[in-house]
Amino acid sequence: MISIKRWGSFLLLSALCNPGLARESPPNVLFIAIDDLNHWVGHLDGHPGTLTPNIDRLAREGVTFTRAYSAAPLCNPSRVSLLTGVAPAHSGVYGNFEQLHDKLPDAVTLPKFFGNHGYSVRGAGKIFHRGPGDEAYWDEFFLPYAATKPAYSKQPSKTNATEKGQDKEEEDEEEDKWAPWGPFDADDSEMGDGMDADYIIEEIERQHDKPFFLAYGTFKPHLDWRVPQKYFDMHPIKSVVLPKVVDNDLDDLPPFGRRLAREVLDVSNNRDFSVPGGDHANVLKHGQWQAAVKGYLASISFADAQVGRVLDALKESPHANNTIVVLWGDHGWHLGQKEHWRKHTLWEDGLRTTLVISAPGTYARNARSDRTVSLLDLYPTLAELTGLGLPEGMDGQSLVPLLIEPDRPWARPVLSTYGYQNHSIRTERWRYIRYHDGTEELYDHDADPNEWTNLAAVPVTAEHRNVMNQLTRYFPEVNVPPHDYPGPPATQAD
Ligand SMILES: [Ca+2]
Repeated sequence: MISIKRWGSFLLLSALCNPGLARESPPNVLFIAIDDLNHWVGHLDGHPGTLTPNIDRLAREGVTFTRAYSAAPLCNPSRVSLLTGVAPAHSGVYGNFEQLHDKLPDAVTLPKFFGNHGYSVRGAGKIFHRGPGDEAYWDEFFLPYAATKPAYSKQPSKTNATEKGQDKEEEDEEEDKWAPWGPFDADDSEMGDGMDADYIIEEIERQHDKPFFLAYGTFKPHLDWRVPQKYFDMHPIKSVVLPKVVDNDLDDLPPFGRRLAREVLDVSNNRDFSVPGGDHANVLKHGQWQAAVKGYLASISFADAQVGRVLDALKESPHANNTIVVLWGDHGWHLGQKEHWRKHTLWEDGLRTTLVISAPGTYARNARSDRTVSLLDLYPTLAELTGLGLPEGMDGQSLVPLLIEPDRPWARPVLSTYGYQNHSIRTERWRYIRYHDGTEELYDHDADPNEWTNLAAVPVTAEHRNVMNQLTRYFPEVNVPPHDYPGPPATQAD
């Protein structure tokens, strides 16, 4: 954690060389959140066949971060930490069931921060875990489906569904199949994300007498992966490549690590959200791995297309040259790596995501930064870019120096947390995980980018022991217990 004291001198120094602070009128902010988007975007070569021309276009207009990680591998703790600047260990928001107003009642959330500084603050889609969060944060939050069944989860009439004429056994087989993916008979404008994009576009196009903070959050590529047919057509099944995996990858994990791999655990209440038998076993049993990857790629392409419509509107508007655009995924996503699906883990696949920042002025363009950065850094970054000053208590650090010089040294590892006292530290070379029971994992990304070999499994070399000892200093000194803490999750006999 960087101290507030260090912040003061840091901001003073950066003010001297920050082109954003000299602006007369504060820049607008277009804040784009993509739910469940890992690093599978085209410009990061995230996965073969990924098609994200619009996110890639935004990356050419700014800086993209190749080592961007969430503070937590789940929607609510990731978003609460990003939107308050407070790390999960300091708020006690670890899972999807803790409430922001319980844990951080005095927090100045990012929309509130901009509202306090005279911005028009509007949003649509998934920004907080439950859309608008507390509506008091917003001048207006667009909820096209508030009173009805959410349009984004509208079910297709026949997708992965039972075909007529199948016998009973086949129907049972289909019912048993965990396969929430497939083409959806709808236009973009009928999808919730499309309606939300339309609202954001109208907001961009209208006359503004104040600077705006405009937040657009897509629900895709969150499950289910049902998007219009044309996005499935972009990803022929024959071209779908599976993620790289290795047999027996779980053998060198401590018991709690194995449990995170095989279950889908919300640490707020120890609930397991995986399908009976385990997601991965189910996918393999039904031969659905390639179809699932195709569904994820299609859903990413759908979300990318909606982002493209919003970016087009901005480009054609009078605000094009005075608007900061940030785009972030809220955590990673496993598609079978470590026999795991979804997020809920402290590995690279559970935490790595997409982060692009494009700011007007003389910041770097079409640039990549390989430094380790956290989504927690977004709040202080936006506060500095807009010149509005920073609230106290931020756990993140402004990335403005990296927007000016993307390759500069940046000796700041990323802390990620999943549940009470389960932490991961990521440096440019290492990932070190320590669970609540003291068990550990260490991965050397120079030699093992897929995190297949746990160097903390016996026998541990003196060198690796030393690396872990050095990295423990980045674990938080304070770990706020969760409300109604049920005790550490029981580890199943393996
Ligand atoms: Ca392994």
